[in-house]
Formats: sequence, structure tokens, C-alpha cells
Amino acid sequence: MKVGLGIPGPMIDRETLRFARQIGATCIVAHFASDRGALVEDAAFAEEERSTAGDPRFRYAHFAETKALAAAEGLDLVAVENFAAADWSDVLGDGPARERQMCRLKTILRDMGRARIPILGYNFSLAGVWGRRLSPTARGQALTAVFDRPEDAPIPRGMIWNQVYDEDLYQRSKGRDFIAPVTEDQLWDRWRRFLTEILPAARAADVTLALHPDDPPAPQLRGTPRLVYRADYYDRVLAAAPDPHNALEFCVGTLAEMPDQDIYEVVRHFAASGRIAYVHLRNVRGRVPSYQETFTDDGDVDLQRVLAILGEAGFKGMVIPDHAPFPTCAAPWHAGMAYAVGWIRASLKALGQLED
Ligand SMILES: [Mn+2]
Repeated sequence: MKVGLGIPGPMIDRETLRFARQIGATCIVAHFASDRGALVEDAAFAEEERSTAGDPRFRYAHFAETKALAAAEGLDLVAVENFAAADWSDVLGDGPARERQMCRLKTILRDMGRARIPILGYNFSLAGVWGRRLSPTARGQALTAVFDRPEDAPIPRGMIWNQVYDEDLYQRSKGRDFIAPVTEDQLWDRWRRFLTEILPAARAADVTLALHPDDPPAPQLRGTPRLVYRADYYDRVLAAAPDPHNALEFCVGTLAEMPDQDIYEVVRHFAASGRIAYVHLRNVRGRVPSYQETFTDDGDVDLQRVLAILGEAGFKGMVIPDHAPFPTCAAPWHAGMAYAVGWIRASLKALGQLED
């Protein structure tokens, strides 16, 4: 397996790439959809990020430039994670701009393929990653993300995925007008329609679509249903189109947060499918409705056993740390990532599964 690092868009520069290579990553995942950086405050998940349609960070020139910048530091840019909210708000929400937005998404895939970025990680979600707070409760009082029955706040119109894509609508709606109710079945229909329409473009560009499960995996969040909040719903995802370009962004932490599963069985089952595009590896203590993220070697899950199962099943792709608790120091993001990447490398090395 290869060890990678996911890097927030604003941080992708020569220095951060060099840091990634120094700690032993050989590939990277770019998060262009967010303006957040490496500050601990950025991880406090403040609600009001802005998103603009046609964001130039999702165009060929920027993809190619980032690919080359990474290559110059000895790293392969393997995946882009998440579309900009404004580029697919009406695909998620089934709004009037849906057709136009689907065209844009297909163009993004074509541009990624042209820049030789083989994977697009995505999360088909209305509420996105929401409801967590930072708390000094990881080992040694390190700050970490905690989910503990947050007060459910409905989503104002003009916002999706924690990002404001229509400022006027958002300001008029705030506190009084919310996105239209949708059932779980309707959400699945929207996703199937999205997949059916986008797959030919993904095939043509040879870009694999990798679906992240819903984080946090609660059945409902902010009054909206969630798509993959149970591990067996990943079977539905794979069955919807038996095409290698329809694959999984396999988030071990999120899967472990789901009630009523045995994480080792879940890993064995999906590793055997051969359709894990790449792995998010992090640990967690507790499950929905109450859990917290932990250091790799400090939660409910034996992540070395998880890596061993992936290796036995022949998984050869990329593993990245996902999130990590923030150690107390001048550069908490860097320290957390360096710890996780080093730990994953050592674990894979011991298993004879590290590809350098
Ligand atoms: Mn994840």
C-alpha cells in the first residue's frame, strides 16, 4: 500500500508538499473545495464558508499546475476530494440549475483525466460534515473532534454542505426559510440519477468516482436524510453500477462510528469487492450518537488489524490519515499528520505491505 496525505487547498504549496514528502508520504489528495487551512481554529467547523460556481481551482490549468508542483517534490497527486458546493448545489438539492451543473461536473472530470488525476472523492450529502466540536479529550488532552447529540439546526436556503453558494438567498432565508424536506428514498434516487449521468464521463476521462460514507453517520442531520450511514448501504452503492469507476472512498473512522457493525468484517467484505479506491484511516472511541476521534493507536479499533485485512485481500492502493487529533504545539496540524503518517508507515512496514 502507498501512504498519502490529504492537504487543504490553501496549504498546497512547495513547503507543505516538502513536509508531506519528508514525513514519508508518496502521494497526496487535494481538498480544493474548502478555504480552511491548518489552523486549529479552522477545524472548529464554523458554519459559513463561501463557495463560488466555476471555481478556477477546479479547472484543467490548476489541476495540471498542482500535479506538476507535487511531482517536483516527489509526490503523486492521486485524488481531488469533493466538488465545490456551488458547482453541484442543485444536483444535491434537485434544483433548477441541475442540468447546467451536471455539465460542469463532467467538465471537471474531463479536466482531471487530462491532468492525470485518477480519483475524485465525493460525499453525496446535503448537511455535509456537521455537528462536531473540538474538545481537549484525546490522549493527553489533545484537541479532537467530538460528536455528541448536537442540537439540530435546519439548513437555510442558499447553503449546502456547510457552504453558502447563494449569498442573497442565504441572507433572506437565515433563521426562517429552510431547504425543502426530502426523504431518504428521494435522496437515493438523486444519487442514482447523478451516478448514471456522470459515469460515462468518468469512464471517458478514466477518473474513478469514490464515495465517502456520511460523516457523522447519523440517519438524519439538520433535518435531512443521509445516504450511507450504515455499512451495508455501501453494498447498494456498488450494486447501483458494477463499474470500476463507481468505487469507495473507504473511511474506516466513519464506518467504525456506525452502530451495529463489526468493523473487521466490514473491512474484509469491502476489501474483497476490489472496489476500494482509497482508504481514510483514523480511529474513534464510541459510536453514533456519541463518539470522539482519537489517535491511530488509541481508539476502539485495532487499525493494524484493519491494515492486515486490507493487505490479505490484495488492496494495493493509497491510505491517508483522514483527520487526526491536534497535539499541543506550535504546528498542531503538522504534528498530528506526521504522527499518523509515521504510524501508518511503520504498521505497513511490519506487515510487509509498505510500497515506497
Ligand atoms: Mn473520512
